[in-house]
Amino acid sequence: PVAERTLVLVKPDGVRRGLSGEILRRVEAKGYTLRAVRLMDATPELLAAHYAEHEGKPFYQPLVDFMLSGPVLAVVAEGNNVIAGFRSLAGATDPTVAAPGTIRGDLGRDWGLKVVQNLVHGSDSTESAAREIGLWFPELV
Ligand code: YYY
Ligand code: MG
Repeated sequence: PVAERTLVLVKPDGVRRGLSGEILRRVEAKGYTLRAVRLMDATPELLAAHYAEHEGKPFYQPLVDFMLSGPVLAVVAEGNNVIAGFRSLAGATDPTVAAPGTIRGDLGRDWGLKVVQNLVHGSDSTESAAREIGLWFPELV
């Protein structure tokens, strides 16, 4: 077994809607360990680095503006295969098609906006996880 770490973000819609506890509850109930948790305001610079892969896409600026619309709960979760495991807990990007039982499927909505407000972010690979943890929790690296 290889214990991994992933970066989870409860996005501003999740914090605003009072779902931070419910989301952390699901992560812990699955058996993952919370290694770091911090409520913080993102900055344009941090988000430009975090979402660099999406620069130039039509949803990029709405995404950055949304992520600046309120505090974000940044979390480092640890456990065997937590990177894939949290993506599985989160569900598909689009809340309309995310399976019931997942965070996005149970709690996410289609608000009809230019950006999908889908409550959470989770790193998608070991490389992304290392990079993103370094961005959001520089003191842990
Ligand atoms: O990893 P994940 O969050 O599921 O999706 P990404 O493809 O990395 O996109 C990041 C973020 O951008 C997504 O969570 C919502 C938003 N977004 C969007 O608003 N519209 C799209 N067509 C694709 C992504
Ligand atoms: Mg992604």
